[in-house]
Amino acid sequence: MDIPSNVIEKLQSAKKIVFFSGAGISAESGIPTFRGKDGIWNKLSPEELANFNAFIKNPKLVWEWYNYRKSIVHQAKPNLGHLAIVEFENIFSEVIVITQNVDNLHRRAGSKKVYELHGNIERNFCIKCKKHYDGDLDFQEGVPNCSCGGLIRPDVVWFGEMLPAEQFRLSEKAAQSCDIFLIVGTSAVVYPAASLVYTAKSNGAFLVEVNIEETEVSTIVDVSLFGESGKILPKIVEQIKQIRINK
Ligand code: BJW
Ligand code: ZN
Repeated sequence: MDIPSNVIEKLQSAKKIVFFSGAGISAESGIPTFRGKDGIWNKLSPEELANFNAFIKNPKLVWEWYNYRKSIVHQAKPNLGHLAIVEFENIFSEVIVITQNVDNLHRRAGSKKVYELHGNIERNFCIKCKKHYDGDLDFQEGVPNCSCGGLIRPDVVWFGEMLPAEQFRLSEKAAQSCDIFLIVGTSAVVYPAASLVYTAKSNGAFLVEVNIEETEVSTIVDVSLFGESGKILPKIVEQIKQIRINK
């Protein structure tokens, strides 16, 4: 697939570029998405797992799910999509990554400015005193407890919970002030994260979507690039580099 010329033209004059990523960008690293035909939540109900009441009711079950996902994340490596974003950072003066993912793969790829809207699966905290436990937890005697007696939970954002305020504030600021907003591998159905797409649009950004299928925001973006992000993003980088060489 050739990248449409208007995308390349916009990129050539862009000063500030924002990537808004979701589970699809990590799919080629072997991490299942939430929704769609291969989504993990086709097999496990989100209501049972990704909310605080479910955790209180059955912390063992919720921890089993997170430990299973942690093991996948630990084995996974950043893919060509994550790495292409790092290349963007080497070419353009200001690149920001806003991610809904908890897998840390953007940072592991080398991205410098990453805002995590839904937390990070590598971190944990006590539900009672909020103390952080970021190393490996011991599950030998069941679900781990804090020294204060409170349950330790993963530091991720569940349904009905607020997003980390500062990360969301910075993300809104980035969406308001960027020239190009690239929406990569997200179904854009989960709020308030998805509202950033509309924020970017109403502030005049050029919207480019990269996804294997149509999404909630396909009708409002300027360009939809259908295909795997691990193929499309490196192609954009390649074309930009080619133009710079020929200049
Ligand atoms: C590829 C690809 C490839 C595949 N290349 N593409 C009704 C209306 C509006 C809002 C609400 C509502 N009812 C409730 C709400 C609020 C709720 C919400 O949005 N619900 C909607 C589902 C309706 N939101 C919340 O509760 C949020 N908090 C909140 O609102 O606080 C205020 C409040 C406080 C108190 C009371 C009430 C409100 C919090 C949301 C937290 C979301 N958390 C999760 C879990 C995180 C932890 C964990 O990982 O376990 O975050 S849910 C899950 O969805 C996860 C993701 O970050 C998030 C988004 O999913 P994402 O990334 O888009 O993945 P998928 O699977 O959906 O899509 C993958 C895409 O990739 C697909 O499009 C594929 O095609 C594509 N793809 N391979 C490119 N190779
Ligand atoms: Zn505690």
